[in-house]
Amino acid sequence: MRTALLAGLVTLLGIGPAAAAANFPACVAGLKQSAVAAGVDPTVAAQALDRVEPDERVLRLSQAQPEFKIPIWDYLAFLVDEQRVADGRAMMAKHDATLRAAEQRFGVDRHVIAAVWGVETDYGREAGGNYIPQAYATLICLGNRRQDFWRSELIAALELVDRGDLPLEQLYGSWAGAFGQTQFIPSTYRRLAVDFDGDGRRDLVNSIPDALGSTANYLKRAGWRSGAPWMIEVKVPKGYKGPRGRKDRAPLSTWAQRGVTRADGAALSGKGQAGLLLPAGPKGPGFLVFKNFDAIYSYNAAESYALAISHLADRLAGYPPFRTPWPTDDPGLSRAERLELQKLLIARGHDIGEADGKIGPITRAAIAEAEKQLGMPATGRAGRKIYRALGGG
Ligand SMILES: [Ca+2]
Repeated sequence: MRTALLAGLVTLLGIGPAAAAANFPACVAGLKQSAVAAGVDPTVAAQALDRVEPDERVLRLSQAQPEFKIPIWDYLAFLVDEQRVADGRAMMAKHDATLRAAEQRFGVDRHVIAAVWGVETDYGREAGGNYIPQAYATLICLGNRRQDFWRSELIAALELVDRGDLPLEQLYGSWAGAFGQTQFIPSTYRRLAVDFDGDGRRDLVNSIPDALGSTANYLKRAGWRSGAPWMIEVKVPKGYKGPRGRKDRAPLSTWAQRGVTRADGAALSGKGQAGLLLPAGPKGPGFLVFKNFDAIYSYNAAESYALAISHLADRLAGYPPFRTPWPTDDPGLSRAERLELQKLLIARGHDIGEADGKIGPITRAAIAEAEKQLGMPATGRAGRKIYRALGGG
């Protein structure tokens, strides 16, 4: 097992088997020493790292290039589908007291807190299955970039265990070590997590109040302005060529002078400076985004991500889907539709393993094959056209 794993790693890395096999245990031993030197209890360091092995999957994920650029409408279609809106409204009702308390204490809108939770882990359902000390040991000892960053994150993770925030066996998360209900990396956890249920520990894995309070604290520290908007859907004049971009901010009165109108028909007025996002060009929906959008953006440094959180927050607050459709004749699919598309492919004899709703290279290859069989252009994309053509919906 271990030999096969190493052989795989060696292929992946293009290095000699002897080097990989010999260096990993020594490198891990060095990590243990660094952790202890940084003040981590030797027992905790040993328990965390004594049995870690090279994790091929983590290495592959860390080196994966986004070979397939996801259109913005696909990204939004699965992150803000009706199921996530319905689940979010139910979770908001269930945790109403906690969310209102977090809103009160940190001044951050509770719908945004819930939206982060929904997008990051589907409200706690998908928090990631990688053992974090092993993931970091792999990235540090066998990867080829950001070693110092991973090392400090590993030490931060062990410090959380050392100070009793949570036990070692709870350190499971994404390949990059983001973990808990709202996916903090260890250094962020150490810096910004709060004990919001008052039991003396900051447990973002098992305590929903701790996780939601910590997310509110994060957004507050990222510059959230209480009571201010985050995003407004707008329309731009036909052929608009004016300023755009998150950082090219202007007062709403200036945007009104440029011919920008609210998509819901209300007057464009109010305080604050906003930038204009046109993620699919001037023919698609437009968005004026405020300082609070930047606070959301800082959670994951991608405008599409901040757009998804912002829109989900609006949907949780009872607002409708975008008024302007995406400029495509082949819109994206919800998670339920992606799952059904996979089942339809399986039913037609495509060997894609078990349907899990996740569209990876194998599913995309099968989609391209099905498209060819049906005389459609082979895009390999899980869109509405192929879904309908195979009998979906
Ligand atoms: Ca707690």
